[in-house]
Amino acid sequence: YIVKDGPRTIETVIQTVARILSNSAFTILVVDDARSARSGLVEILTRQNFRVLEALSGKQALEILEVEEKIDLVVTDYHMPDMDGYELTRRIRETRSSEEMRIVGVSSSTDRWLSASFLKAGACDFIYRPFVPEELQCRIDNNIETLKQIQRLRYLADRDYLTGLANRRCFFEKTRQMEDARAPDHCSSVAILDIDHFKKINDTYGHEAGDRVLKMVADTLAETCAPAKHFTARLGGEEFALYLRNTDAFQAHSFCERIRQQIEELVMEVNKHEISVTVSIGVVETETGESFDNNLNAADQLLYLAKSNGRNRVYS
Ligand code: GH3
Ligand code: MG
Ligand code: MG
Ligand code: MG
Repeated sequence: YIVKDGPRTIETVIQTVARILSNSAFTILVVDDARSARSGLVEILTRQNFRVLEALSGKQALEILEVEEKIDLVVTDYHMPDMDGYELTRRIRETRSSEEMRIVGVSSSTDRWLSASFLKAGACDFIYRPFVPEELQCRIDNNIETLKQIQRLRYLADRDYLTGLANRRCFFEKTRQMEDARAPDHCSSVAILDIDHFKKINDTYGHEAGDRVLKMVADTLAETCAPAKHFTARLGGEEFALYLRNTDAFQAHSFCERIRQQIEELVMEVNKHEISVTVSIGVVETETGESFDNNLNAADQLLYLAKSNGRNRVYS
């Protein structure tokens, strides 16, 4: 299998960023006890292509927020019988920050202090009724734009720019979370992979060819690791890591052995030369009760052994 063109991973990054930027990816919850006011808001927001949900009270809004994970913005009325919009805002902010959820208050009250109260309780914006639809649209757009920027920055902060894989920081953050969440009767494994004699590729064919080899190896890892189950990252240089969920030592070894073979079979054309690389891999089943760093160190020591015993092999 000959890789001639650029990698797939960078395209995936661009597609993901584009998806983050589209309105239909955002869900807005409209909370208002008055039916006509509520449907007016829903109509405007639906026209902007958002996914819109409705709640008839603050209590119902909190129930929906419990079960619906992905709500990005709440538009709430102030005067409602069981719980007012101010109290709803306060309650939402106990668990969700403005970085993950925006809140916009709306009211036909003539109390000029209401806007400040809402903002102090954690709302991001407030609109007095009556308003022209464009004002609501602009304010919603501004809030969604802020969320898009946060999501885009967060996504890019987690990425390795060259390969499109997760970066070192993201790997440690995510794997620690996954290890913390792991039930004691479930196993997991961790592997470190290092390209053999990679310096020689750079020295012989140039740094750009080296970069393409890194992308090719990254693509192979991304294709092999089912995203819902396994997790892969570039730790730095020509070193990669794999976190394998529900995978014991035996399964992890054969998984890594398959990756080793796949990479060995890759051929990349550079200036009429055909380049191939091999990798060495150290892999361990994570030990419950042991820190993740220690588990990773154990994999690193096995990698070192794989290198000193001839490279192009998996040690477990
Ligand atoms: P070993 O088999 O023992 O791992 O030998 P090696 O040559 O692969 O390892 P070494 O650590 O000596 O060299 C790694 C090289 O990787 C050195 C460095 O210039 C190169 N490198 C690190 N990051 C990048 C990168 O982003 N692009 C390219 N092209 N080269 C990189
Ligand atoms: Mg009302
Ligand atoms: Mg190396
Ligand atoms: Mg190395």
